[in-house]
Amino acid sequence: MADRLDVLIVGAGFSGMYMALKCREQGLKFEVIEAGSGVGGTWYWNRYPGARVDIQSLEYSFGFDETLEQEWRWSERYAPQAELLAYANHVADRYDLKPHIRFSTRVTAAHWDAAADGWNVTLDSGAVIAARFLVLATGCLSVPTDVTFSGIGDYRGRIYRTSRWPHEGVDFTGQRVGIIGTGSSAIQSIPIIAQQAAHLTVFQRTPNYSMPAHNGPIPEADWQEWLQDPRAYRARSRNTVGGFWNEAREETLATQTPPDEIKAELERRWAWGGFRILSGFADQGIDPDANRIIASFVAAKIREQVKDPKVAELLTPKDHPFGTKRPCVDTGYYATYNRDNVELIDLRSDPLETFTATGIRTQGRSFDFDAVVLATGFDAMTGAIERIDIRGVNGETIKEHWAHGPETYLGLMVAGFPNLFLITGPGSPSVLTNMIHSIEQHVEYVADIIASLNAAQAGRIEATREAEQLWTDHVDQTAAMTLLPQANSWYMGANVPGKPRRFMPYAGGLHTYTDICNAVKAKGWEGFVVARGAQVISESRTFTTYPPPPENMAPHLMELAMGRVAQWMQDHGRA
Ligand code: NA7
Repeated sequence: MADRLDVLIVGAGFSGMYMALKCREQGLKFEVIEAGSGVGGTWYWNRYPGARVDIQSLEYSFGFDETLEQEWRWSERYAPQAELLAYANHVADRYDLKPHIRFSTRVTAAHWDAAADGWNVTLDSGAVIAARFLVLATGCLSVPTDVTFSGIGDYRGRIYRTSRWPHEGVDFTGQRVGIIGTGSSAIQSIPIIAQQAAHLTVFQRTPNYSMPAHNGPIPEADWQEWLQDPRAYRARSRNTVGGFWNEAREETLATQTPPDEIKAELERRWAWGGFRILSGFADQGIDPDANRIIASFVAAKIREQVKDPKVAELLTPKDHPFGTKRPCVDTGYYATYNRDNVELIDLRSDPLETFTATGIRTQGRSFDFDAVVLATGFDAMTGAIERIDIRGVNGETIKEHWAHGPETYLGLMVAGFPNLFLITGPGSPSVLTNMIHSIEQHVEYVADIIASLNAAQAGRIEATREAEQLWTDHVDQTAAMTLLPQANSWYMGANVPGKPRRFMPYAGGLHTYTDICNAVKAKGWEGFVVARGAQVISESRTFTTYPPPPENMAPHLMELAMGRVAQWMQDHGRA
């Protein structure tokens, strides 16, 4: 075994790269292991046509280095995948990170070595690397679901997965193409594929809400505001629920606003584009009546864009409140259904039976395709972590520890798994936010923990089970206050058969979460045990840093939210 590392980082996406940089700053010995042949994580793998970020690029970019900020100029409000990948490579080259990254290599196992206060990490090459700290920067949406279809092995055409798109691209010109799925990946790629293909058939099981990006060059006024004071711009973004500026109106209630004012506000937000419509009214995420007002506005927008009323009806979501799945941000998605060469097949009324040698057969029809695209989603948040054989202090695996859904302390550590850090893990705001700002917060926090351990000459840190349970209850209860658990979403693990249902991200907001983390640190790492061998250096076993009650919340909303929490407590046998 080679010399022991201080830190082994798994993944060279934005999290892994920034973690590597923080390790270098501290003079630590580190290495990054990356399954892909290049950096970029999400933006390395998801190369499907039309792939682009759903947060504005001025905010979806690193803010830790002002020079980096100033030297990179985004071409569009929502950068396309190729530009995001170029940015990831720019970051890697600028900070000379690539020599520290072992590409095309997977971590298969990590076993805790109590005698050494560290991890023995096995690679797919069979090599074993010892490291004091293990950082899983493995991404929240990096492992495609194992979804398969009867007869798929017999199909003689080409099959493409949006999440594993060929690097050389695909030209569908003149082809008959089928696509399965209508999540964000499909909604971004369908308009582009439709322009190329002779014919495109979309197989939809469940419609999603999508808002127009109104993408284009970044308006000069936005650039000027940004250039004037990037620090203020960043601070404004980070101090929000979602880690991006969204003009949240925390006191205005849709249920108490006259219809014409609601319409004007929603029209303004729709015209602005993207996620802005998510935060027009304080009650839309909690009160079903308020939510219905926004949902019916979006439904009307779908009807406006799609000429055939039957198709518009099929494209309108009915099974989940607006915003309880991550809404999609599109360019021309709905209008694509007005094209003569595009057809929508509703799998609810005409279920997919099997692939055939030449295409797909549903209950009612047969389709011949030259190519089929699978845009069928990810085993989100836990998939990449559980696929590694990670064994902690008692030989228990993380998968076993998470048999009832993920349980973490702050989404950052797992009891019984010392010196193992999750970047944007389940139980942190992660996928409910602008990932880059969540990543920066997490990486800086982990770097702080490592520095403070080294200053104390400590060998390990571990979250206590008590703190983990209290935090996980808090995560569950925070979600329960809202409408979020009501959707069969990948946030809930509902898209993977057999996966435990639990709302995985922390819905309390990035600003609140950051305050909690800072208070945990100020209290001497509350909820953690810090030790060296058999000697305990500091110990604070519980978690008490709950956020203050929501300010200015309307009494009827508070009552609704608290009623749901009381129900959750009853259902889960909590006092
Ligand atoms: P999503 O949002 O999970 O979408 C996957 C889609 O695939 C969704 O429409 C699914 O329908 C559909 N699907 C999955 N399995 C099947 C089967 N067996 N048959 C038919 N249809 C199926 O993944 P995306 O990659 O689009 O987006 C993930 C996130 O990436 C997104 O939220 C953004 O944040 C970025 P279902 O809803 O399960 O009925």
